[in-house]
Amino acid sequence: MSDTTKTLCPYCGVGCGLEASPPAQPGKSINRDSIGTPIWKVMGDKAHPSSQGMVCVKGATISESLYKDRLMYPMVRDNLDQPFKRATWEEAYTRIVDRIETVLDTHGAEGICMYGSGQFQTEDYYAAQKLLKGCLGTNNFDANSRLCMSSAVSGYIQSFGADGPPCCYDDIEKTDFAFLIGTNTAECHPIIFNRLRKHHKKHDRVKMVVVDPRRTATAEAADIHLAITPGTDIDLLNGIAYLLLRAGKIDQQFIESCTSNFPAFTEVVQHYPPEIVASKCGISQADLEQTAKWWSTSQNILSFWSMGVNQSSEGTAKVRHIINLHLMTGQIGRPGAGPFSLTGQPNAMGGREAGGLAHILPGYRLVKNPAQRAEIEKLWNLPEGRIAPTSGKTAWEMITGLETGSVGLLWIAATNPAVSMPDLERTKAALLRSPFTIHQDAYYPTETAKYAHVLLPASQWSEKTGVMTNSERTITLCPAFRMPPGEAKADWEIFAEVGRRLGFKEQFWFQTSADVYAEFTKLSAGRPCDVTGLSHQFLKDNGPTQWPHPTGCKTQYGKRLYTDLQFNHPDKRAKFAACHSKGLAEPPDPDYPFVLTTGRLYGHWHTMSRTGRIPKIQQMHPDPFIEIHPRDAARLQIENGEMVEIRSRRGTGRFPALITAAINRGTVFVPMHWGELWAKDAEANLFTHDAACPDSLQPELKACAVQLVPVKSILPASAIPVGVPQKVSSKLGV
Ligand SMILES: Nc1nc2c(c(=O)[nH]1)N[C@H]1C(S)=C(S)[C@@H](COP(=O)(O)OP(=O)(O)OC[C@H]3O[C@@H](n4cnc5c(=O)[nH]c(N)nc54)[C@H](O)[C@@H]3O)O[C@H]1N2
Ligand SMILES: Nc1nc2c(c(=O)[nH]1)N[C@H]1C(S)=C(S)[C@@H](COP(=O)(O)OP(=O)(O)OC[C@H]3O[C@@H](n4cnc5c(=O)[nH]c(N)nc54)[C@H](O)[C@@H]3O)O[C@H]1N2
Ligand code: SF4
Ligand SMILES: [Mo]
Repeated sequence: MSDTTKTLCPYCGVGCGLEASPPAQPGKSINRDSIGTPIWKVMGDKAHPSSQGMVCVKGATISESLYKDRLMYPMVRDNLDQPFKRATWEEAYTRIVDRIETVLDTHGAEGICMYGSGQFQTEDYYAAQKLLKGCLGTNNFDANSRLCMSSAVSGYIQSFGADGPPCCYDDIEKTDFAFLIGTNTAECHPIIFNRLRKHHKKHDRVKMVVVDPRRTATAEAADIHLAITPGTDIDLLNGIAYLLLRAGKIDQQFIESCTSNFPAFTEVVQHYPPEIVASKCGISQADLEQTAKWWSTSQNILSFWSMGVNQSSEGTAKVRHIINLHLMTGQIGRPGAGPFSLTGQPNAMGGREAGGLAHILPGYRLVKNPAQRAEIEKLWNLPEGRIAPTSGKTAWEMITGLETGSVGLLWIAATNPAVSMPDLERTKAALLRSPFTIHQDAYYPTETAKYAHVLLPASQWSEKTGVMTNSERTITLCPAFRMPPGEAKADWEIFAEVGRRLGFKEQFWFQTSADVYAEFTKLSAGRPCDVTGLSHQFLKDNGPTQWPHPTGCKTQYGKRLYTDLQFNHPDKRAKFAACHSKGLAEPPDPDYPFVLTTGRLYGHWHTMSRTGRIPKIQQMHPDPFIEIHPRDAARLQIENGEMVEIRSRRGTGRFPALITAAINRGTVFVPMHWGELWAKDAEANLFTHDAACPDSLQPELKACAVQLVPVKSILPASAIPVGVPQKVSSKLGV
């Protein structure tokens, strides 16, 4: 059908292909002010190699989110006590450019920060890097991927010498053993999970182990669920390695010819005999031994992980210890085998390619590498030495920079930190102190708008053209097929215009997003993520394509990295990590005896800016809640549905109890989705802390110590609000 547009789902990193077709009255939908026009029809694209026509409830309902509460025009105010007033783009640009010039005088380039997002398209990311890191000369660009994938990035870099998940989704149907750790794939990467579950059900020989302190929908499908105590992943992984070594089930030849640091690793592993590991992790020795047995006997092993691993004060070490198991058994570089991080956001992968974190540069280059900085300066036609030699501020350092006054301007785009940052009271207090905050978003209100001096209306998916890369390195063109509402503009256009007004006309020559992409692909020449063979036109004509894709490349899909077993370290070897487990940054104690963990539900997306506005999804998950084990609830005399006050060292909130044996004793869970626009005092990040992995600087959003107090013991009975407990989230079908 000619009026059907092929595109990509803009929610999770699975990256399902979609086909969008116009509503019954197509004429209306091209009027920029016609918010509320008929809704476009969206279906799975059967021809997309990653998803083969499947979609989950989020993809299926995406077009319902495009109309309500859109930010239509730039809005400005002089201070946070004033109401916003509508401004023209001209006024908004002038304010921003004047302020950037002032901050350059008062603070230097280091006073300017941009906090972006894995929901940018690659062109948005690239234009932002050129503006901040190139033209302005500050590496203070970080993305919400810092809270998400940065431990995976640093784990890959340390183990393999370069970032990049080595596997592809076709490995799912080729594996004999799927090892899922710290991932609720069924709810968060549902289409990957559908493929895996189908393969698992079909073949008796295929085994699945899930490691998670909660009995999620993912864990329910497993042959063994290892319900470990939060923070004991490295104990478990070293414990499996111990059993493999003891049984002699290692790939000696691979270890000798393709790896380094094995002796140091074996030295560490000796300290993890099964009796000690089982007891530390809170699992049975038999389950541990059976898991190790599958690691030793399976032909092809695929491991998957996401936030239960990355969002940890030892996130990088956890990632590297997963990779260790693949290295000691030679499970990499062939179909059905390898370590596979599941990317959270739709284009966090594109962000890594475009250099969208404070320590990297476009084309998988590093800020600290002088030769790589010089290459980029030359390609950008900027003076030598323009790119700063040190990493910029991370997301959290931007918050602490507001506290100390070192940040003079904070530009927040496509992320909602007033819900998603750790230690939220502290974050909000810091945002209140910001001398000048720009919030560039598709919706109004958002929780972060409250802290902004300038609101810029962003066009979003379906309204702007650009590319996105999914978890398996497949790049899909997402063309614009509707007009943006009001005066909304694409993120890259806004960055480019500010760049031009600051005097960088030559650097921001782009007329279209295809121009931006063309320049980016040139920069990738000879790099691990070489995409010199791609362009918007190529992707339009040939469909989704996996990287690497250098000029002249013939294969489009089904590619794996490291099939030649040559890694990216100078010695071409992959490096074993050798570390002991450190446990949680804030372990429970008599005052705060529970570990609070946080995460996602099947229907909602993050801070609900889209899914909170879709009735079907609101009905699926109407309210926040706290999951508590029945025995913990009995001890505290908490009944199902009763309001519970959660207190951590940093904040207090109230949630209805959902009593369920699906969570470990001593651990409680709250969903991350609800911000102050959607529920009162029910933000997961009221409790979390800023302790982060020393390598990736990713905060430990998955664990903090809390106490629980039934609200009835604080308030008189008449004043107690009654919450409605919902079904266990994991039962809400996939
Ligand atoms: N429905 C939905 N899907 C999404 C998203 C969404 O908002 N909604 N967001 C997307 C994004 S950006 C991301 S990053 C991904 C996240 O995808 P996931 O990482 O799968 O999701 P989470 O629920 O954050 O966390 C996963 C699991 O980690 C477990 N966990 C907690 N502590 C530990 C621990 O110490 N060890 C281990 N092994 N496990 C632990 C939690 O119990 C939880 O079940 O989802 C993506 N997909
Ligand atoms: N406690 C706890 N906290 C967490 C997590 C957790 O597991 N637990 N997970 C962390 C992780 S992994 C992530 S990824 C973050 C996510 O946290 P956020 O990034 O804060 O969440 P979103 O709601 O996805 O915010 C994206 C915003 O971008 C807007 N938007 C969408 N498309 C566009 C566009 O094209 N342009 C612009 N300018 N705006 C657009 C949306 O309207 C929305 O307001 O949360 C982190 N915080
Ligand atoms: S699995 Fe992810 S990419 Fe696929 S439809 Fe659902 S949210 Fe979209
Ligand atoms: Mo994420």
